Amino acid sequence: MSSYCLATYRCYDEKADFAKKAQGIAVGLTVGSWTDLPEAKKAEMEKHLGRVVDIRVHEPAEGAPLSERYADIDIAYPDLNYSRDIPALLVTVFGKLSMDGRIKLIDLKFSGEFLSAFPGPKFGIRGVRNLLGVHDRPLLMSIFKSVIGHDMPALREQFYLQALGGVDLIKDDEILFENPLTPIEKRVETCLEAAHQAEKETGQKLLYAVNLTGPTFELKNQARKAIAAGANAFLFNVLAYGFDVLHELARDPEIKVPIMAHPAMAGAMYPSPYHGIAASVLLGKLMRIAGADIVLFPSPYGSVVMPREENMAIQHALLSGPPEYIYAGGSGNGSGTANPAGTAFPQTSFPVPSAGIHPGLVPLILKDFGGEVIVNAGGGIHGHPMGTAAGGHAFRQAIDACLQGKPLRVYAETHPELQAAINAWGIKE
Ligand code: 1AE
Repeated sequence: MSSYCLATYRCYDEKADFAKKAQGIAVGLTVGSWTDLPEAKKAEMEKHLGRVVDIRVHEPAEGAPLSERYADIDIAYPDLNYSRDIPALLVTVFGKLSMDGRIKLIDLKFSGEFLSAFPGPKFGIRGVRNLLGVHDRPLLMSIFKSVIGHDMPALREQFYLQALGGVDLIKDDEILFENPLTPIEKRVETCLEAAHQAEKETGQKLLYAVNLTGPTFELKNQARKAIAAGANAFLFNVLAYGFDVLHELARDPEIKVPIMAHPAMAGAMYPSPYHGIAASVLLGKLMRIAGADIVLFPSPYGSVVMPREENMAIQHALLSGPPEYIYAGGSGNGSGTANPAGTAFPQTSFPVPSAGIHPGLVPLILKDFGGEVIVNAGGGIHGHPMGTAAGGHAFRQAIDACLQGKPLRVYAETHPELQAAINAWGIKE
């Protein structure tokens, strides 16, 4: 028998017979109809039939509205039904179904066979750290801000000041697209030249994630041009293009730089408890298997807020091992873990909780994410009262304080940049 991928849905319904509902999904999304088929046809179609694996019904607590009645339903889909790409799997497990009442895709597990088509991140956490030569602390990233309409000298100045602040990575703003004032090759050349100038003062290497934009079929050309100009990382608005585009870029041997996934558009897909795709699947599992080396998402601490459990679930998806990913059900090759790249399993992706981050939030970030995290800020760096470079220093000082087990307030007594940041934004511990 073939191997299977497993989809888990949370389905809300006041009075449904969930067993019947689950069976309807399993059949409807695979062979279409079952009971009406003649016996000979049934035998032929059996191998394509989805299977209900488990149903966990949650009746509302006493006094709670009936509308809160739901079931978590696991359905296994035969690999035989879809090609080895994310669009085919997503359309199978949550295509039409995503529009059919209060139902959310809350987890996906893949067969070893399906996963074998996904080499995953080329660099991952280890590779990004190797490029930077930093292995003993969380990384720090700064975001270009207010750069639309600016010319190259203005961009260079902003880049240089960010680099002087001791950041490890600088990313384009996701809304900076191809434009005549600062086209991608020029941005790369100019900004990396500024990075080298700053490196002479800071002694620090730096990755610049330039925004890879434009029509889908032009992206590889754009990427090649940027790499020829020296690009050492890309930012990519994955959800606007689709996971398969990320997958294509990540598996292209010529694109030999890390890819950073921006979560733009994700808010249209994950926040509702009743609809869409759980953040851990959307910004966790699918980003990782599609090949994102670094993944941004809203944090529980800053200006665009995501609940902490969802943040932790994304982190888990980006860092966890085969048991979280591989469904070994069925009697086929469900437990295989090899993939064609020769890696045992897709590398981990760097988690980047983002939006509205300032130095006073660093203790919380490190408490939740530990050392394998990129602390990322735009406004929290450029808005520093002593300027952009001081903004970077304040973050580095906050990270150092945490690594030394010192309270920020105490560390700030001898570190004026951190003190100024705390005066401006406070501390959350
Ligand atoms: C969740 C994405 C955050 C992001 O891309 C961004 O630009 C944040 O900027 P700040 O740190 O909120 O200014």
